[in-house]
Amino acid sequence: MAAAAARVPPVAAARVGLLYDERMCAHATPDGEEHPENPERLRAIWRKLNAEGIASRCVALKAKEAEDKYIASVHSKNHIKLMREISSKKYDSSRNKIARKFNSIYFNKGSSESALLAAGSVIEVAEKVAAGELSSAIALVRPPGHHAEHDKAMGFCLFNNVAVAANYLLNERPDLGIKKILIVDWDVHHGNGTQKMFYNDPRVLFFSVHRFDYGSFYPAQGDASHCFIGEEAGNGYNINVPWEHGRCGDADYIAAWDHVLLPVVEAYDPDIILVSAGFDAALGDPLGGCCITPNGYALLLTKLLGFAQGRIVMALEGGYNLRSIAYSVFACAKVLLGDKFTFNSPEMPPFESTWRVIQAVRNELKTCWPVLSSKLPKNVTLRIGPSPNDLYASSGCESDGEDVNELSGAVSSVNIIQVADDAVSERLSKMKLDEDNHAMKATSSCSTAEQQQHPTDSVGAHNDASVVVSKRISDLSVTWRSVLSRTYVWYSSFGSNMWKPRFMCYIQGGKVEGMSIPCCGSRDTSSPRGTMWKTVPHRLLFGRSSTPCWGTGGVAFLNPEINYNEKSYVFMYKITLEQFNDVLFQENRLVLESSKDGNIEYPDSPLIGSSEMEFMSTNKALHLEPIKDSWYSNVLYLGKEDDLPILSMTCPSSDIERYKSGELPLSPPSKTYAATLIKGLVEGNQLDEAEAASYINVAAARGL
Ligand code: X5A
Ligand code: ZN
Repeated sequence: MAAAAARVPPVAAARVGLLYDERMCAHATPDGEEHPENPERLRAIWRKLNAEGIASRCVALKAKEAEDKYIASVHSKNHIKLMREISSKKYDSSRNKIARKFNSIYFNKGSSESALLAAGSVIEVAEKVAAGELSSAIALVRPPGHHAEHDKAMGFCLFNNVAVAANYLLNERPDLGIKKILIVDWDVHHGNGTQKMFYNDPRVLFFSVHRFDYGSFYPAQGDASHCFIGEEAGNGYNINVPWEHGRCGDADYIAAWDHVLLPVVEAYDPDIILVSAGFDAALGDPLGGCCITPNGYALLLTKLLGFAQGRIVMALEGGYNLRSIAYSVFACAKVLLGDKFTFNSPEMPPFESTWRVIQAVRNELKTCWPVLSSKLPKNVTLRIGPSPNDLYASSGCESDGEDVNELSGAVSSVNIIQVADDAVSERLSKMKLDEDNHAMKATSSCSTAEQQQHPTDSVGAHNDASVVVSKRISDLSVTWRSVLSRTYVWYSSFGSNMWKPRFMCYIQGGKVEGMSIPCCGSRDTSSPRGTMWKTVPHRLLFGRSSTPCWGTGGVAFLNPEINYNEKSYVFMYKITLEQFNDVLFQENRLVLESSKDGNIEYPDSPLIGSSEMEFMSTNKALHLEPIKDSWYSNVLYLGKEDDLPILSMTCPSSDIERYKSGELPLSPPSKTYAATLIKGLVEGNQLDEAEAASYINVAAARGL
């Protein structure tokens, strides 16, 4: 059924290029240390393709070094020079040290050549496919490319191979008539480098589906969120599908294809498709924790073959389980060669979170791509999300000890399950209400602030044909919430929360200007009972170097230590202790996808309960042991206001020591983050614009 739904691929006489070159195995760790991105990856794939008689059915291609002038369309002169020379004698003594300056990078004597060959190989095959010499092609290259940015190597990537090839076609070969390129990045990681490269460019439609895990999955930059849709002329030409967790498999990816990618591609009508083909979302991958089967990849690819006249170039990116990648590439090669596939019914429907993500992506892009504004089709079978325990534990699914035959025989989940989209955007609650019988609000997703009131009598009204998306509180938390909802405190904010609309995201959910990622909000969404400004004798500082929500730049902390020479502004909100805990959860990323129904789930117990309050009134601060490694794990007790305790949340004193020693970076705030603080101070009538800016600049510039 699904095969019939896919467009008919060109079957006859497919000329499929297959590029393999042992020279790209030269890049390896300098002293033979184990590393997932190792030369055996290419060899494992190559062996499999030969053993299965695939290689002989393809057009064999050899690697070619990319010329600097082509790489220069993507990378800085400096970066090209460094990558070219890093393997030379000159760097023998400094090579490892330079590698350490990058994130997740190693170099050896073979790195330069491999990197040049990888980029050149993708150019080579892309040119041949664009020219019609080949119908499609697979470039087995390494090092991979999609994390590499203009001026830096990162995430095992030295040059951005796919971006270089795309620019080559667009800028160097007008004769080939390639005016619109679709890049599909199905590597489990976000293709940050590629996104940046074409962010303003409508000639390249960049689509990346990746684990996001609320901003914590590598590369853990907020720009992997679905809110990043491109800018200027490129507005709408950047599409991110950010999974909330691992374990996504065939059904989830197929759903993203059917309900996001394919409708847009149909409208875009690309001239060629470049696939950033990482196989680290494959079943069994040690890094990805997702579950795409070889058949799943085959179907994803089959569905793409219906576009761009089947002109598809696959370039290897990640993928770290040798068997998984070998079987997956094998399946893809068969598709390109036109071999028949039978796609079986799914074992598993998509996760509920998958529909939530897909709906959020569609909403974000619907003005650019009207085809996404229609309602998703009705009816559903749904799959529950992983439990919070699983989310905390290792990211793998059934990974290790996977049987080879199981991989090859695995069926894909292609009975396309459809979903009631009102169900995604509305809410039929089966939430438990607490004993106060609060009418609780439910959100369609984290990404929207629009909320709907549900009267208590809707409890139990649950319809199987709907996706249940809500904030869920567990039975366990009913009691503490009920108790703490009667206690008021002053939450005293000194960072972006000084701007009330931003703080309200922590209460009501959603996001405001400047934020990349929406908040889930608190269980109790009532507005603060009061607000007031104050100054406190604590040093304001800007630490850490980037956040998922605000991007590059530091965020505000208060030095927990009292210093009467300091005067920092705080804006205080009178909220319940229950709400304070929910804000604390969100600041420390403890709000999770639920085990049972894909809902938003809060921790079962408060971080600050009555005994903690008591402790703090004597000790003035409490470093929260259960979340000691989180950024805002330290709750300060700053005194009282109209007899209610004033609480704030900041870093532990031990972090201050690490900032002093340089172990943690002090770093000025990003423009948008600073602008938010300034708005807070200005709209709160504390300072004028210039004074506010200088207050922040001074705090950011002073050493500790
Ligand atoms: C290409 C690729 C992953 C980097 C992970 C670093 N890179 N922890 O899959
Ligand atoms: Zn990857």
